[in-house]
Amino acid sequence: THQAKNILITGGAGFIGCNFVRHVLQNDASTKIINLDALTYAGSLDNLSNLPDPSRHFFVRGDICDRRLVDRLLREHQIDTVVHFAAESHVDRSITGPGAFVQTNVVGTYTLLEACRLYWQEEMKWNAAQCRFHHISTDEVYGTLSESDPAFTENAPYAPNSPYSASKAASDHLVRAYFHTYQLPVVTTNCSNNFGPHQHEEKFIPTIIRACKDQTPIPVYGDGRNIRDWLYVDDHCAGILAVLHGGRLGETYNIGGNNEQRNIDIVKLICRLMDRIKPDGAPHEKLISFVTDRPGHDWRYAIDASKLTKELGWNRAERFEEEMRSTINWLLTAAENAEL
Ligand code: NAD
Ligand code: TDX
Repeated sequence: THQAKNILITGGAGFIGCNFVRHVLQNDASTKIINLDALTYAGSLDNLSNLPDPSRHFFVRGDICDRRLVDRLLREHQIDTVVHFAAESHVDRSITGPGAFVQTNVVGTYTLLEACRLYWQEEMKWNAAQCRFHHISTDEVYGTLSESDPAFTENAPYAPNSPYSASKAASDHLVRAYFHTYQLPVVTTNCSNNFGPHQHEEKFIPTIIRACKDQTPIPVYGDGRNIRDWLYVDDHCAGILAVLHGGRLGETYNIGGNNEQRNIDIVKLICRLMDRIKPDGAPHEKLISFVTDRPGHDWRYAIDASKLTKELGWNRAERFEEEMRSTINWLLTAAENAEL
């Protein structure tokens, strides 16, 4: 098994990254974290307040495409492990402005891989148990499913449909190539849709909760029948840590919620929970507003995570409604604090 000493987490001021920083501080007693994040519109230091054991966490503001900076951080902190979250992550933005996605997701991943290859190979004379590059990816690289298709396994062919998923697919391929060509010790995880504390307000679930809070229309793309597989961010973090410790090099592992939901049913669930919090006034479902569909909108994602379960014993906690309630509570509290 792999035990990280000095870990470089990229994108650790974003949604999943900041949850993973907490997860490592809580679960890996001796690991030191260097958190490299450019603080784009999507990242915030607020996401890193009140960390458990903050003395093991060092934040560096910078770009993963900055090779000199990455080289310096690897050497200065003797990084043996990289967990790479940093990315442009929002599908809608990739449709209006794909350039940043190619830059960060493709060139940025290449920059990290190349820096690790040279540093680990030349200076650490890598051995697989000592070094690890863990690449965080998405189920969207596999494309879209119809209602009757089986869920994506790790063997599903790549068929990305948006500039976002195409840029993530390109980065996955580079990671794969660095394993086969240079034997860089890599693992990749492909996860389904996450939700939970610290998610950026542009994403679907925060958008619904905000609209309910502000009594503004809830924008539902198309007919609302598209399906996503939702996983609570803590369960994703536990899956990443399991693969980081015990995953086989060069392998990819799917992480998923086994929790397929139509978008409209997510909206109805949140409306029902909001009705309970604010019982006065009209039911929140009255706010539902069907709007123009996303161009190229993938119909359905579903993830088969049985490889991870079989090999490493990972399972998600099956508490969807409870997780949704704590997500709502977190967002409402964060909004209240912002107004103070
Ligand atoms: P996010 O947009 O919330 O956070 C991304 C972070 O990366 C931000 O803090 C941002 O400042 C930083 N960043 C962006 N460009 C950078 C650059 N050039 N250099 C350094 N830092 C940069 O994203 P997220 O939802 O937390 O996703 C994290 C990772 O997980 C991504 O790789 C994404 O593709 C993947 N993923 C996300 C989901 C999901 O549902 N959110 C699901 C599966 C996989
Ligand atoms: O306002 C909205 N209305 C709406 O109907 C928004 C923002 C979204 N949607 C729909 C589109 C999708 O079918 O909701 C679904 C979820 O949308 P997003 O939250 O934008 O997520 P998605 O496009 O599925 O991608 C997410 O999961 C995979 C993350 O943003 C990616 O980073 C991750 O890789």
